[in-house]
Amino acid sequence: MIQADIKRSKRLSLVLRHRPDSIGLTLDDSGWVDIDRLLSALSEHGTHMSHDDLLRVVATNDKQRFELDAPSQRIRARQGHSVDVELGLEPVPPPAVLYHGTPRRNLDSILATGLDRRKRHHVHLSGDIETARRVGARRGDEIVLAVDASGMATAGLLFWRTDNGVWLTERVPTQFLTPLDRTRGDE
Ligand code: HQG
Repeated sequence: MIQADIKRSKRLSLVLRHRPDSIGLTLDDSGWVDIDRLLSALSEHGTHMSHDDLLRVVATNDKQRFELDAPSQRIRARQGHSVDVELGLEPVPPPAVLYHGTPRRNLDSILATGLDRRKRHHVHLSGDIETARRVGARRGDEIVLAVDASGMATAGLLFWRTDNGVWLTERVPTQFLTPLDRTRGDE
C-alpha cells in the first residue's frame, strides 16, 4: 500500500472505530456509515478523499480492516471499535489453541488478572503465532501467550471470528493462558 493510503487508512480507522464525532458523524447500530456522507464530512474537516481513494484503501488494506455493504453505499470497520456497535457476528467454536501477542512489560499484569479488552469491545486473538508476534511487537519487545480456547469454550466462554480472520472473545482468565518461551522451544 502506498504511503498516502496508509495515512487514509489510519484516518478511516480513527473515524470508523473510535471518533466518528470528530467529523460530526454517528455510526448506525452495526457500525455502518454512508460513504458519500463520510467523504463529505471528511472534506469539511480538511481531509480530501475521493471515492476511488476510499475504494482502493478498502481493497488493498493489509488487514482488510474495512468492509462495504452489498450495493457499496456504506462502509464499516470489521472490528477494533471503541464506540458502541453491534457487529452482528454469531459465536463460533474456536480452534484448540489461539494466540495473543503483547509487549513483554504487560506480562505480569496479564498473568495476575487475565487478558482484558481494555478500550476495545473484545480481546483480539490470532490463529497463528506469527500474527500474534506482529501484534505484540507494535509496541515493543513482545511475548506471545497461548490461549487454551477449547478449555474456554468448554467453560462456556464465547468466541467470534471476523471475516478477516481475527478471533474475538470477551476476556481470557489466567488459567487459560500460557506464555510461550522461545528459548524453551515452545514455538
Ligand atoms: C494488553 C491491531 C496488562 C493487551 C492489532 C494489549 C490487533 C493487558 C493491550 C488489534 C491486560 C490492548 C488489537 C492486563 C490486556 N494487563 N495489559 N490485564 N489485558 N492487556 O491495541 O490486542 O491494526 O486494544 O495485551 O493488529 O494489541 O488496529 O489490543 O497489548 O489485531 O487493525 O492491553 O489491533 O489491529 O491493546 O491489538 P489493543 P491488541 P489494527
